[in-house]
Amino acid sequence: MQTTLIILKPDAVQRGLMGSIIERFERKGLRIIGAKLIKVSPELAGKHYAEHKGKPFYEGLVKFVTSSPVLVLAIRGLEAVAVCRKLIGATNGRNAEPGTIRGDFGLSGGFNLVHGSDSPASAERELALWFTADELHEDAHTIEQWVYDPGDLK
Ligand code: IDP
Ligand code: MG
Repeated sequence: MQTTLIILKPDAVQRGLMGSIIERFERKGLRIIGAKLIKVSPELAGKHYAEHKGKPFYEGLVKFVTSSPVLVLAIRGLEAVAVCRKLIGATNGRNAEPGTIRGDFGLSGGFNLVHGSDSPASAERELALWFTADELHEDAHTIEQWVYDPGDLK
């Protein structure tokens, strides 16, 4: 089991797409084990996007994610990091496949609705930035037995 960090960015919140996007993850069988709507500080945005510092889009990216509240989610499931990246789709909505979140809801490279951790190591680092341990509810529901093969859960 993995937990990954998903952020519904300001465009998703402002466009009223939170429900539609959350539904994509829930109907897949993934569990939301942490959630909060917050206005992001420039400090936190800088830590979160540290790998992009110096890139041409960095300043605009920090301005964007701090401009209006975001919905931060911790999502758990088998191979949740890779599964969520697939559900999200390619970075630019114009290239993202139909059926993915970005492919279905967006047309932009920057205003692309969702962040998802890109590796288990990134997920661990990012979850620690955005959530405290007591904000994550790993055992809150018991759907796994209906979602995965019994052998997957051993
Ligand atoms: P990802 O979100 O698909 O992992 P990254 O390359 O990690 O994409 O970039 C982080 C975020 O920075 C993107 O989600 C997007 O909001 C923004 N971004 C990336 N590349 C561009 C660009 O070329 N123009 C504008 N914004 C960009
Ligand atoms: Mg990335």
